[in-house]
Amino acid sequence: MVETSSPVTQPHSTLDEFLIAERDRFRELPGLDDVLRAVAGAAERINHLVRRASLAGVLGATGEINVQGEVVQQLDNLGTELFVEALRRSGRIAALACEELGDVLLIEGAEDAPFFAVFDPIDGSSNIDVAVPIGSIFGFYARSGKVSPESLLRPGSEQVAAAYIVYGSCTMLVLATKESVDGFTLDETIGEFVLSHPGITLPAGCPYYSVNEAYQDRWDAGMQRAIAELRSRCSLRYVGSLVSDFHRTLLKGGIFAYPADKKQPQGKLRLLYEASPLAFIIEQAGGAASSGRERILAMTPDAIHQRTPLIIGDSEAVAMVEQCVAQD
Ligand code: P6P
Repeated sequence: MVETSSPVTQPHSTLDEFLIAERDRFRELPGLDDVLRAVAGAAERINHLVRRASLAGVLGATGEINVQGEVVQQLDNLGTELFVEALRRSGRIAALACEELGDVLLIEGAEDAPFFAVFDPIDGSSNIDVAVPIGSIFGFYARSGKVSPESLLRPGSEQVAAAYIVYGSCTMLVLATKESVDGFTLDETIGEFVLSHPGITLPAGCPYYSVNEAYQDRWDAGMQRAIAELRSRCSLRYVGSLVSDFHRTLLKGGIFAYPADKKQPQGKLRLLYEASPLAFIIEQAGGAASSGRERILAMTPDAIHQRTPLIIGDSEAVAMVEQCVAQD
């Protein structure tokens, strides 16, 4: 008689088994499961590269400057290539916007595919050379009408799903749909993401605040008051890698802020493929995300690389920041 409760015979569900078991939630979004499988497959390849970066000779910069005016790391290019190819091969993506690509990429022959993808393939790649966690961030929209570059300029509230991968002490994929937020840990012994954090909700309270305090003098007076309030009652944690700081906030509670400042009046982070996907995830988990003046998910980008200030995490803390900013 085979035991059915032992971890051997009843291991965690793999992502694939989860997608099959949760087929009802994808019934209205046929093909999204294929997109998620494609992203997970590319993430496993990127994880392999990240773990061996210095040995595989993929550390360091390429010498190129991207559309953002940032130095391109080798992993940026590899991540872009792997994710673009995986999304193309899924056959479910009509167009995509990517931090490393200047314009929207319309997928040839897939004009009628059901979804759009917006993503930052490797966020924080400058950290890879010093073994600091990095991440990939995705937002997914249902295609409506004839696809064009303007089709992707949608408010984050219209996303049907969002996800990120964090390549840290473990590699995790966190997936949010309108039903739940679920975390999958890469089990490298079987090469599968397995369900390790079912039904993630943002813990109450605000143990941590996460901001680059070096910019304090560059913030408006209202933001300085808000951060001073957080400083008085929270511990500071700042990795300097967005997905890592967000992942800690999601699992442990707290608030992350990348405010606008005198040098970066629109903030640094991008609305479409960084703030909006993370805002979708945090709101599904019970938190909030704001530019400081408006809800991130209500903001429609004017351009795919538009930047925004980002205040995200515990709803009460986010509201306090908004109140301070409003008093400016
Ligand atoms: P700063 C990494 O370069 C990044 O884009 C995010 O991952 C991170 O949150 C932010 O920049 C850190 O920026 O100005 O604090 O170094």
